[in-house]
Amino acid sequence: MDTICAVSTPHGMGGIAVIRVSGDEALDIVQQRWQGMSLCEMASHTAHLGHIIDSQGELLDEAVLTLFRAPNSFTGEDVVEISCHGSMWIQQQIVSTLIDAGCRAATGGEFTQRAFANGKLDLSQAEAIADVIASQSRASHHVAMNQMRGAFSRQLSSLRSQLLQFVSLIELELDFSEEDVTFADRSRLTTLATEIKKVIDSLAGSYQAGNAIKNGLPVTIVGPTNAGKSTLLNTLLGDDRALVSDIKGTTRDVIEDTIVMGGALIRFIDTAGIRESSDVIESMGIERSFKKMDEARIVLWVVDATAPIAELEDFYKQIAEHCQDKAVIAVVNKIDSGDTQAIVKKLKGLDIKIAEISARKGTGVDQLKQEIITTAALPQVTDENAVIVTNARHYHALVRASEAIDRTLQGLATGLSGDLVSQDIRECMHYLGEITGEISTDDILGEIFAHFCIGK
Ligand SMILES: Nc1nc2c(ncn2[C@@H]2O[C@H](COP(=O)(O)OP(=O)(O)OP(=O)(O)O)[C@@H](O)[C@H]2O)c(=O)[nH]1
Ligand SMILES: [Mg+2]
Repeated sequence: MDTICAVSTPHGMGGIAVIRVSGDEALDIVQQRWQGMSLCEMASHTAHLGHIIDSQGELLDEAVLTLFRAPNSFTGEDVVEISCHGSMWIQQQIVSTLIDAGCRAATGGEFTQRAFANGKLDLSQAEAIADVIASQSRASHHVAMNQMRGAFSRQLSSLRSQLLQFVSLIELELDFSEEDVTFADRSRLTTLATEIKKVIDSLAGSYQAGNAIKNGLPVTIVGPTNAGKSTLLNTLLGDDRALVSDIKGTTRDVIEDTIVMGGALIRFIDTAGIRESSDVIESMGIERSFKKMDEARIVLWVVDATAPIAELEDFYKQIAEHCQDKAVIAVVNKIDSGDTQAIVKKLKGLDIKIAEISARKGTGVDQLKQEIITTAALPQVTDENAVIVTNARHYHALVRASEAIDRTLQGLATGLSGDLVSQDIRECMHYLGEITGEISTDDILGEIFAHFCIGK
């Protein structure tokens, strides 16, 4: 393996920057540009102050070297980290002088890819590193951290080893096919497969929540024009994100942004007001409102307390049609200038949660936020061992694994021959192995690591 180097801190100027060098020649190459204690005398995991020079012997910077000897490093190879001053010029000069001395510039994610290749972490852990770096809330940080530390991998490897035992017994029978023996007690196998299916399904089932934790739980704000949806979005975000006016049909396209509430990331989506419209553009916007309503986990139906009550029930029919599997909160807005009593009474008859607010003045908005957090009911991720799937690739592999275990169960129930049952079990193992990278192709690896930045 050639020796690679890259700046691992963000692009730009900072107090310090870290340049990472990894590979068989890391010590030799850095030594050529180093004035200070000889690298071969340094113990692993120690830091040393010295000078970095260029090929002409000119001083580039005073820097600290940290040495990690193979295999006890992030990549599993010899690694030298150079902490230099954060000037862009210094960073570039050091990288270029290292390349001059025999390094190659690392490609995106190459350090992590080497760590994976050297068995320092599996694929799902490598992906979790990207998630840890990108995490925006306590919950997403916690889930990613758990995955990086291997909670998900351990669960998958336990499933795989149970399946392996299972399949070995069945395949043993095949070796003795002449003698018509059964080593594998079918009813025990059925119990085991049922257990395994339960675990796989519960992992797959955690994806909806996991996705919400990672990308923000979608909360769509809908209602008739001028109800105050955009005003509410701005108040919730604490930012003038959307245009507000007393002209009906101000918002024509979807506007969304995320904030962290109660430790979770919430994605608020403001939509075009729903009304009969002959305007083509506005109608397209309204179509999107319905689409976003379908995608939401929680729908905030904004009701204008100053508008005629007669329209309420008709509007609710449209909401109900699109929101069968989601939570709806009726948000009665403009309580500062309208009478809400009759409206609230009417809404109570519809059996939905009700919040009374003034989006403009902020009255009742804290209670509404609380209601959203409670309604979201995101799983408590403070549990050290909670495994929540947040990655679409993992989710799809789990769904396939579940289908394969379903076929296994059917096969067992119908007395299918051992070789066919074992094929389904092997397929299930294959999909689980895809998640951790035990089964992988260069295409999959390339696709995954291409999303990493250089230096990771
Ligand atoms: N009195 C009062 N007026 C409000 C309140 N919230 C919004 N408004 C006013 O209602 C009008 C419409 O507000 P918007 O937020 O643009 O309403 P919208 O629902 O986004 O409207 P469209 O985008 O046209 O569908 C504006 O004049 C707001 O100032 C409130 O709590 N009280
Ligand atoms: Mg609006």
